Amino acid sequence: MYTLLSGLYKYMFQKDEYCVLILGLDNAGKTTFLEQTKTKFSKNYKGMNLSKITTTVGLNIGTIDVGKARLMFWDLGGQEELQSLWDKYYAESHGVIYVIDSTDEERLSESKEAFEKMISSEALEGVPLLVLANKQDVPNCLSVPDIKTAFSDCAPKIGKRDCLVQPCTALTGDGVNEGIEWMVKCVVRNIHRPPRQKDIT
Ligand code: G3D
Repeated sequence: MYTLLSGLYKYMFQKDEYCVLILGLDNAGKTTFLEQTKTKFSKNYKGMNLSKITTTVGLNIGTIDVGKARLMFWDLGGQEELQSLWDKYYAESHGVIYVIDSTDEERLSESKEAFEKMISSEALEGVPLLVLANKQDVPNCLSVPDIKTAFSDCAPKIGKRDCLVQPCTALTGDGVNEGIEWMVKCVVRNIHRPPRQKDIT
């Protein structure tokens, strides 16, 4: 009876856990996006004042529950010297959110370089990739088609993994729900896929 009840309890309440990295250059809006996500998806979370957030040095973490999925976010610092730490987290991650500052045309090629290096990692093969074209509230910012064009030669490296480029304003929350819901759908689907041939030893 106990086994039956505990099995039922687990079925009803236990969450499947997924680790999602939030990457991108410093100042792209990663921490603002994480705070906005926690505010939108956690009932009792009293968010920080988003306009007071300063750039990430080190690591911010956060957890949200969406249905039976628990997403654990690691928001990693984007400064050049911190980018070398990103790959230490790849093997553990089920999804990647890459944030681009759509107002910073000058650093777009730098962002693309970091992006390309990241997607070249074998440890991220098949891991869903949500690219956020952030700060869409700013007039004359780069649009999603502009960013897709600038990143178009990354397409072969992205390959067949799930990838969505989502317009977003982390500051107001526009595009946040759409991005998170897409990510949840992808990580849940991925975990139920049979393992890749090369993962079978
Ligand atoms: P990071 O964690 O990627 O380093 P932050 O970036 O979240 O610290 O954000 C860097 C700056 O961009 C912050 O401004 C923040 O308010 C701003 N920002 C983040 N998202 C948006 C957005 O959607 N729209 C606009 N207009 N600004 C955004 P400050 O002035 O504090 O540096």
